[in-house]
Amino acid sequence: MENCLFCQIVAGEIPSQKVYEDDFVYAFQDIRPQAPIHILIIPKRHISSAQSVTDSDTAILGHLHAVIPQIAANAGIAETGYRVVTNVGRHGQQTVPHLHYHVLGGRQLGWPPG
Ligand code: D5M
Repeated sequence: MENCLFCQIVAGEIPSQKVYEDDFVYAFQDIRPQAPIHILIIPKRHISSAQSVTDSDTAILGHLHAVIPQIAANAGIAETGYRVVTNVGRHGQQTVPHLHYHVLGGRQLGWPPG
């Protein structure tokens, strides 16, 4: 999608620190890490947010979930654990309108989030 930051990252038009890529999914280092490990995992196809997900997205999002263990293992956080979270809309503090899953780890995380 034109003018979408994460679509531009997928297209290679904006640089990123890639940690994983396949035909459907792209993962890269968050530019403002909130934990020692902070990776963003996104579907390559533009989906605005979790609120925009439809049945036509189930295969790609199922696949996205299936690659998280490999990404976490490569990042060294599979054993200690981590958090997967997606922010939605204004109250969720979503700032980039392309569905993305934060993978946070490498330290003890607090709960509940603010
Ligand atoms: O999360 C959006 C996240 O995207 C936030 O943690 C910063 C990150 N971000 C923004 N621009 C970039 C670039 N160019 N590279 C890597 N990471 C980036 P949200 O849940 O929407 O608040």
